Amino acid sequence: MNTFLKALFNKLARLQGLLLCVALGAALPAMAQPSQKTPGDALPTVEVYKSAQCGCCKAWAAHLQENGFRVILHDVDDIPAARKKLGMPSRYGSCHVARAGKYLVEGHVPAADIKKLLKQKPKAIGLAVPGMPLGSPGMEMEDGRSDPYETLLVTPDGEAKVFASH
Ligand SMILES: [Cu+2]
Repeated sequence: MNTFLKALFNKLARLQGLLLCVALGAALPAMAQPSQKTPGDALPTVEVYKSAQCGCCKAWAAHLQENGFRVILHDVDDIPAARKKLGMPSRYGSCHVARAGKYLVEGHVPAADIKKLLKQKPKAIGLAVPGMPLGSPGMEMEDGRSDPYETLLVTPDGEAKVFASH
């Protein structure tokens, strides 16, 4: 091999190495992302207790999944009993009750509110959207109808204050 070809060959080899580095550099941050997350950033799995026939409960669970939560669905026959067992006061009742980490979530609570709760970590039983307000996540109407509603923060004494207005 003459010196010119040798130099060209070396140049190509370096270039190839460089390209590989660039490719790895691009791939690595994406691959490393999960481990870069601190445990505090990880969303808890949400366990949803609902009746087998409840369609809006499933739609709410899908809304959570779309927003990054892992969801486990439990079909139960007696929602009031499940609510009582978990510790959510019955007066905030809706169609389903869920556990998200150390908090309870009753009804069609927006995923963003749950994330806010998990970030703020207040001393509380959890969040509740009593009833089933039209237009809340999982209660979307075909005609786009939406009623105003509030997400309540249920405090340890069983009282509640407004956590978010929608
Ligand atoms: Cu519902």
